[in-house]
Amino acid sequence: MILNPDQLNTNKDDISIHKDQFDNLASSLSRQNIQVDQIVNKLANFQIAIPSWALGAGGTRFGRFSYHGEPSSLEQKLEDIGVIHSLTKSAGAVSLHIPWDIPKDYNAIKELANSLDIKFDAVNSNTFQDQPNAKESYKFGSLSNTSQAVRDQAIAHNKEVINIGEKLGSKSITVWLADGSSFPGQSNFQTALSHTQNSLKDIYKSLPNDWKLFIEYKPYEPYFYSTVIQDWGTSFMLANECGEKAFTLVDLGHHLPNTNIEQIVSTLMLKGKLGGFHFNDSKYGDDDITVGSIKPYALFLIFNELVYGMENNPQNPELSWMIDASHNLKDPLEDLIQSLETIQITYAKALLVDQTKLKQAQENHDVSLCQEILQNAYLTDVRPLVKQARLQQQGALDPLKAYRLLSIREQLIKERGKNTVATGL
Ligand code: PSV
Ligand code: MN
Ligand code: MN
Repeated sequence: MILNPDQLNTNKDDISIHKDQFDNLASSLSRQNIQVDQIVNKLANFQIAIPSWALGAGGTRFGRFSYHGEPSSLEQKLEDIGVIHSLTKSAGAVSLHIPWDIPKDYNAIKELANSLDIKFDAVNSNTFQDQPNAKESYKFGSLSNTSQAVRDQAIAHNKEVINIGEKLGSKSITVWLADGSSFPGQSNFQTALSHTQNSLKDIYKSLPNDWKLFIEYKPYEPYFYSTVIQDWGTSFMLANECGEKAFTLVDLGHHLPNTNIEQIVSTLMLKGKLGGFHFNDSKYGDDDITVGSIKPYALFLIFNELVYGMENNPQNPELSWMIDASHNLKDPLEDLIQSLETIQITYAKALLVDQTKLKQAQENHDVSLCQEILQNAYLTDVRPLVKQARLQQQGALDPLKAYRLLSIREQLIKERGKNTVATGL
């Protein structure tokens, strides 16, 4: 299903109330010397990739409850992203997982993506599952495996993913490794890390000049005792040893409870080594639930550092943004719309932080004022700014409401049937 702009006249009912709310907020912000137009433009330009694996129902290890009308081909996945993008105007990219989403006809896929205004962001390799007919097994690791043959197979796969990405116009590859151990003594930490470093260096050699390599870290899961790339420091070290095109990728769900993620972001940007960012939220583990549904203030503090870094750290490249989510209960498209909305809202709040005033207060050691400046920005209802950014681009004022009014899921079920299953996590 491909939405055409005429179908978006759901804005009519809400436009006059939006105009009042936007004018009120804009005049109050202008009185505080905030450049409202600049903020609205930044929001309009902020694009977040949707992963090809997040468009169907995920599941837990206890079960998977299918969501009807799921996309069963890469074309249908792109169409789903096209729907979200035409409503939100902030999902103009897709991140593919290989081999789940290998295009059959590259030109046709590129044309479809182009017609939907979707770019190809980072491609993701998969060395955490054994593919049918694979010679070697990843049961005991991939890039870190003690067996040279397994490592070679995993390296070759990553190189193949780069080739596929090149044909599509991607400019980066994300490596997330499941490698680790479940029991003390099972693995020699130093050997596993050295193998991983050498394997990554080998992959890096095949990286085109204008590409980036993103290295994710995660302290646990699927192994229970250790993971080879357990934290940002390990990823940072590996990226440094690979070279200047290698970067750390921060996924919000990949930290132990109470980790100060905003400080990690800040350190990496200072060193010019933050390359990618995966949004999600969690209460207990790598839950991959709706962005901002559990810890919205923590997300704001992280965004505050991202905004500071984007304004003050020219040594850090432009980031690749992606929602790394999974859906067990909600309609995946509704959930992604909610996540996009929260990301835009939180970005807008961070853009309101008066950095000059904050710096002064920090220098005066005025702790209360520092906190007040952050709270003032956080507590401002910025939704009219986000809506204005969408309106400027002919998006929906209220994407979720429009999605429901247009009966999109019902139409998808009519088109695709009830029992389709999307590939993914
Ligand atoms: C597994 O934890 C994971 O969620 C990582 O965050 C990756 O980015 C994603 O799967 C896809 O490989
Ligand atoms: Mn991730
Ligand atoms: Mn994850």
